[in-house]
Amino acid sequence: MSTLRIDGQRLLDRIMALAAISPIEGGGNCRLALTDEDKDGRDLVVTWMKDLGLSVSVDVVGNIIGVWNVGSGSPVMTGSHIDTVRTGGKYDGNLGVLAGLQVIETLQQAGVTPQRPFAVGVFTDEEGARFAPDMLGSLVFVGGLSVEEALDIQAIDGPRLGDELTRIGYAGNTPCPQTPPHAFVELHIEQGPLLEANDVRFGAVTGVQGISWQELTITGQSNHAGTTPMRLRKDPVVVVAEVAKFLHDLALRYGGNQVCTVGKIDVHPSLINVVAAKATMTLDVRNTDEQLLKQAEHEIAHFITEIAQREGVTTSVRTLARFEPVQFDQRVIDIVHHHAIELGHTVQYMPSGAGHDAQMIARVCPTAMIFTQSKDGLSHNPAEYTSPEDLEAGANILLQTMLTLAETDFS
Ligand code: HGY
Ligand code: MN
Ligand code: MN
Repeated sequence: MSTLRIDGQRLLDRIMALAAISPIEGGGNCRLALTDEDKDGRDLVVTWMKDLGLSVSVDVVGNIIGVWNVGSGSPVMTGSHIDTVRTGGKYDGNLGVLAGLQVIETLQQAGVTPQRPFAVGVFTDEEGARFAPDMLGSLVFVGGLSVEEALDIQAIDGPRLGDELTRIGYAGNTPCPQTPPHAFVELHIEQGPLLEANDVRFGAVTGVQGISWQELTITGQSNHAGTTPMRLRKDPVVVVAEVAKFLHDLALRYGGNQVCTVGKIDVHPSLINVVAAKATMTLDVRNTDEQLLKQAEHEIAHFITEIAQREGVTTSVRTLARFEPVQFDQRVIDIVHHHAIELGHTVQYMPSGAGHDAQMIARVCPTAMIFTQSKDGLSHNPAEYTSPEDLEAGANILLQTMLTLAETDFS
């Protein structure tokens, strides 16, 4: 079985066909979770799953699981997500789902039957961009968030998650949490510059860094831009600017893996001649070290209190996501590493800066990830690119890894 290889052109064709749904300028995709575009992408992938003869189920938060029911016991699972951010690329998430289908197609065409079922998951709302938290579907899949709570989450544009699932026809009935797979491995683009900078082709991913998402609401007093003296203002936008700068400087001060991002700012009434009444901003703070992440959160909270007092505004904070760093299973990591070497590629152990569904599935079974290079380290950008050769080679590592996982006893 070690000589088996996937059809790279077939994988690329599927990636391009999915990318043709909700294209945006620059060659990427906008397929926010549970939008009509997401539905169209889901429908296409379900069609491909059925073409492969997989038994397809949809669970109560819309996770789609396609199972090739061969062998016996719990399945070896792969998969990822097909929802994107607004400025998404063709490969983020999509590669992991479509490579999983390609693995199954390759085995079927070769007449090779693994000793365990093979499953491919399409997890709902991995990005968390429309409905926070991110990795929502896989979190519910493993029982990390109740179904009721998930269904009541409100989108940034208003609708309730449960209603959107119903609206697009993906309010399934498979209960969550679902039965854990035997093992899970996710193929994903790195979305960062490390592999390319080190001239290493693949990553055997050791884990995922901690993630802290907060929404800060700052309430000031709307006033006239022309008549209100500076000393009398209660301007929330001043606090937005100071907090954004503080986060940036904190990340530089901490160094290492510390990153901070203010990605979304909304101002009300957002008019040129009105001192704003209210502003909301998102704080995305991450570190591989949980203690440092906690320390950063504490420093930020202290700064917000201070600056709010100085500017005479009030603040409130809503936690949108909080996940501690995750360590994958060394046995699975080493299987990934072994097959990358066996297939003649350079590979390095590395943590993931981005969140992934694998970090949730790791709670219930032995899990790891495979990273391919991202050109110029770009992602969450329409120009996101991974070469067809790397896509194909990454899927071949996935194929061999899944076959080995099927024969590995983790008890
Ligand atoms: O935010 C993340 O890291 C992932 O793209 N959801
Ligand atoms: Mn992703
Ligand atoms: Mn992403």
